[in-house]
Amino acid sequence: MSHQDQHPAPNKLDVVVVGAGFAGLYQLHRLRGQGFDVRIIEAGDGVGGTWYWNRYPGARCDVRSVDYSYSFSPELEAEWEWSEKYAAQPEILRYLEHVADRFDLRRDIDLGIRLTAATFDETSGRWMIETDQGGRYDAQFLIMATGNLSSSRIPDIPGLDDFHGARLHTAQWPKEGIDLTGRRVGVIGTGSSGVQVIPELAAQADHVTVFQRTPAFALPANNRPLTGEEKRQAHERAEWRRNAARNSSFGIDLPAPQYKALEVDDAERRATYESYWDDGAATALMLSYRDLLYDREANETVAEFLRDKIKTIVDDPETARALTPHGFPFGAKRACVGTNYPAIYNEPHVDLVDVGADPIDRFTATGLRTESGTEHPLDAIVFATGFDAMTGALTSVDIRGREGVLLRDKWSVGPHNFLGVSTSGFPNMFIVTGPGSPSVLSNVVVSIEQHVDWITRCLTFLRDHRIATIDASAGSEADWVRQVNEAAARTLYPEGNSWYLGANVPGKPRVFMPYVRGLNHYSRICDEIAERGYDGFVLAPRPEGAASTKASSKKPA
Ligand code: N01
Repeated sequence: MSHQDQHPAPNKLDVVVVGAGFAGLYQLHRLRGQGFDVRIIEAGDGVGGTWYWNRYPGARCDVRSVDYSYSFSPELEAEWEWSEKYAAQPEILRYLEHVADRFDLRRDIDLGIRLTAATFDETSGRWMIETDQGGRYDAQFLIMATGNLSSSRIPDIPGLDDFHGARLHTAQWPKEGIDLTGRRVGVIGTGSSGVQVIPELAAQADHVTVFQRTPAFALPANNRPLTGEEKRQAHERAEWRRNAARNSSFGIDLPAPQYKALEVDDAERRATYESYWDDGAATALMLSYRDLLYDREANETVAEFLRDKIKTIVDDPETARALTPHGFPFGAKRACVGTNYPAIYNEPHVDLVDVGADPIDRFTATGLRTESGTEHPLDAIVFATGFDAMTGALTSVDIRGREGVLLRDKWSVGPHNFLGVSTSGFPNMFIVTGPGSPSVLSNVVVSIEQHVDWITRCLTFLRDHRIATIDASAGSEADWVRQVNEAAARTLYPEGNSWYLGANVPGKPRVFMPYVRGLNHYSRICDEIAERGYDGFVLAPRPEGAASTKASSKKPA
């Protein structure tokens, strides 16, 4: 083999996009439409991102399917029909596969390839990108469409390697599935994934032991097939609904709340809460009154409503008490939506172990032991323990910006960014729905479309104005971080030990990462910055005679 074969020339492109989920697929489609030469690299063997990996039984969206889907193509909207109110993982994955085929995206996606390093080269103003398969790419722009909940976490519990049983993580569920019939299954974690998977595991397993550290606020999904009339209306009103979503704070066409919870009487409040409970609509419940996310006393009214529900559902008072969340406001940790939860604890073969009171000590060969010395025999353990959220996918690879600075080092004090789409010192790199943007506090598909449209407009501007590099200025970044922090501090969000804050990862800096002032407000800021010629960014022109992007010589499709 020649030296050249061992180090084949890098694939030279205008743009490399990392990730083929909702964000990456749409980004490829938009940039290709503008004539850019783009490739996606994707670690999975298929497209779908989050919906490719999270195949655990019960995985389902809790935003209505007709809203949790792309709005950019009226034709796509017209031809796709959702079967249920909240779509399950297989249906969402089929949808994304359909999108990849319909827009002929697959020919520009390299599957089964994981990004390992990306280095900005000051001289060329381009990114040098390396992967675990040895392939290299050389691109003017790097777009991280890696998702906020993609870097899954298994906590460091002593003895895990001693455990002889099966080990599963909800976000790494085997593609071929796993039959847990007749087995004793343990589940660690009662966030959104735990709440969804536990009743499904109980339907198969001989015995389920749930290890709960913090009880969650959970609503019933009350999922059901969509009626013919609902499907017809979803199509007929699509344009109106989508516009309303884009102009809303959460990316869903909810009516803006008129009143504060403390302004109305108990009966009215209760009726409001009951209607959202019956609808399985956690976000709508959180937004039902103007003060629920701002005033602890107001929040207690909804928290108490949800606590009372547990007592009416769970037969054993001791179990009901252990399942009741206390000490943080409703909404400060993401509200869960599930089916048959917490009713599943009425089943004799489902046990709850309160590891808040009696912490996990270690795994043994045959199960899990808590600090009191109690042994829990298990044949399989399911980690529903979540993610190194928002930053994990970005800091786990070697991304080096100007002067060789590693992103992971820069962000060791918190994810400093400008608009949640860029970070100073990393020119020509964009993050889709990164920390500092509304992202996870919104219907994320709407946020993704907004970011991808903004990035596409930006890259087109740079090409048309012969700009070689764009970089957030240190001053605009500092100002944005201040605004994001100040806005969060006015809410109750920072009062929960949530992954929004990085509190679930030992050693992670505690910074409230999402932008809380709403998607509508945020989109306006982004648009104004673009209209002012990317105010807050430093733009460097291409030297005379320097090679242009391939795109500049192409006609947009
Ligand atoms: O993860 P989580 P997730 N010992 O971080 C516990 C989206 N999503 O995968 O709260 C014992 O929420 C941890 O306990 P504590 C959604 O945005 C959406 O469930 O840290 N327990 C917690 O109970 C969601 O918010 C859907 O005390 C440990 C759990 O593990 C996000 O993904 C479905 C532990 C982790 O909960 C993440 O949800 C699924 C330890 N050492 C996911 N370490 C929808 O329905 C962690 N835990 C749309």
